[in-house]
Amino acid sequence: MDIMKRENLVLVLSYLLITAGFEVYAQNYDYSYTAECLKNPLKPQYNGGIVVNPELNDDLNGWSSFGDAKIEHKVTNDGNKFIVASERKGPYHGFSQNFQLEKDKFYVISGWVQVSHGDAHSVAVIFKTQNGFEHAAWAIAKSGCWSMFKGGLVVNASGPAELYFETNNTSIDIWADSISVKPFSQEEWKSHQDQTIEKVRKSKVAIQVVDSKGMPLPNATISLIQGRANFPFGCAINKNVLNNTAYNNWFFSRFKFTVFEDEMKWYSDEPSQGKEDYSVSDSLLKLCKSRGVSVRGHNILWDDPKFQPNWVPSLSPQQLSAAATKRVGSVVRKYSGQVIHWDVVNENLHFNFFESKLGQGASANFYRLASQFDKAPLFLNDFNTIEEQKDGASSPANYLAKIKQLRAGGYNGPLGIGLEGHFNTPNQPYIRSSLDTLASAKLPIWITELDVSSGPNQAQFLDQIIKEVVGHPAVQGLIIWSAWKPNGCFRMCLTDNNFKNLPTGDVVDRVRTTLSHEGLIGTTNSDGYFETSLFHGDYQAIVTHPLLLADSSFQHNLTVIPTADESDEIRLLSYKFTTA
Ligand SMILES: [Ca+2]
Repeated sequence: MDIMKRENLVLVLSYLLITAGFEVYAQNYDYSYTAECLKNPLKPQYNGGIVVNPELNDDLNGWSSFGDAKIEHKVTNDGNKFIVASERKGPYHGFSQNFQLEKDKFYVISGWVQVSHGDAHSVAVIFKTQNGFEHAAWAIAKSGCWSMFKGGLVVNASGPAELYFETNNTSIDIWADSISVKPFSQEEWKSHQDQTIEKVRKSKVAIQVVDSKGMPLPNATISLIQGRANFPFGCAINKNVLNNTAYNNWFFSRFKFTVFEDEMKWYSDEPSQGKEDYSVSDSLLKLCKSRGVSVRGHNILWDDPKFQPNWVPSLSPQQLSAAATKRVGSVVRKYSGQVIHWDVVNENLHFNFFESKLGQGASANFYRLASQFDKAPLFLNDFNTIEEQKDGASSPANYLAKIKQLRAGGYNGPLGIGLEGHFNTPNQPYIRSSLDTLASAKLPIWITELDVSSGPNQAQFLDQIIKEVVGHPAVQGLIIWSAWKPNGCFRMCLTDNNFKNLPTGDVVDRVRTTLSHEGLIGTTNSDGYFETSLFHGDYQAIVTHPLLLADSSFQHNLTVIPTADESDEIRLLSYKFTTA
């Protein structure tokens, strides 16, 4: 067996990148959302699903009045038919359709609305169920063109439900068309996640081991150790990690991405006016750098009046402008090139502390200012966009409007969508539809502060939410909001005070080990191949063989990158090297 001499052995690693061959048994999911306001609505998604007369081609069949309003069937000059509610006596008065909804089904709701006059009317799409009113989607409707909405619904009991539309201004008429209500089973729903993960986040890889004569080498053992994953999955930390060895070990053995819970906020860095103290955030950043952990910059300013440094609220507008301008320059210059993102004016969909004092252009001005000192993408960051369908303030439609407003205000640099994700009970179709809607902005989307309030289903809900967002093609990163404090975390801890995992920590560890293929070991087959599907990222492949000396192995670094297209073309990349 001369060929097995170490000095003669040649290892060829061949990566065959193959489009995931999936058995498609489930109804495909339509991830599309159209942000443009159109002259005519597009066809309803899923041909309307369970909606009767979704395109209004059959007069008003299936539709009836809701509350006190006049409903009519109308036709445009070019022949499109739609429904109109006028003479509305209150916000919810208009038209509706009845459905029989099933518990455990996931409903995706979409459609198009227009109003008789005005250009920014918030319209809520609501189901009246036996157990109350369930918001399903939000649109910002204008006159002269059709705006799409997309949302989701789950019901906790099977039974009748009535779909209707609500908008506060009763003097406007509501028009609707191309309405779709599409049920999915949970098995179908999960298959969409799995397919997306295979298609977007992973590639099939075939690693072949051959000897120096090019003969396939069966029974070689291949261990794959992930260096850095392409999909960032991290967790918040705080200053306790500086002095607590157990916390330090727990965190740094798990994560490569983080955010500081409070330490980079204005109230931490400038507790009294003019006395800046960055010592704690400096220490945290230095520690993270030394461990190869990337940090989000959170946050420069916060639009919530409750979370200003205590000397700020009493400032005059002129003084506030000077102090905030100094703050932006100070923190962004200080950490320029050292953070991966900046949350610039945190929660400016819900709050307007700076706008109320400095004018409507305040946020855009601070984004422009921050961009002068660092090239890192500047993020919006807010809550309830994916986690609370009742909250219209930060609905996906309003989020898109805020992005337009920042652009119109003159900030044209790199921008990101930060979704905090402070959940109670997740509504998975609403999460996915909201992400679909936001994806139309073609900006990076990160889940920045994911946690679930405590309760019997906390860990299960956390697991569902993580799978939903990792399984969405537009999400580019995920940070869990669970910095440890001895007297309790913000809403959710991952460990007890001895850093033993709680059920939530086990969920996070399962995701982490799945994403990193921790412990993945394969054996080459009779053709010398080991085939697997790997998450995109950097790996070290360690190859050993029974005929090799016990202490010898081959190591090779490989990078699994996303394929440029989704064709069936097989790409073969070969690497050869010999032992020393
Ligand atoms: Ca129509």
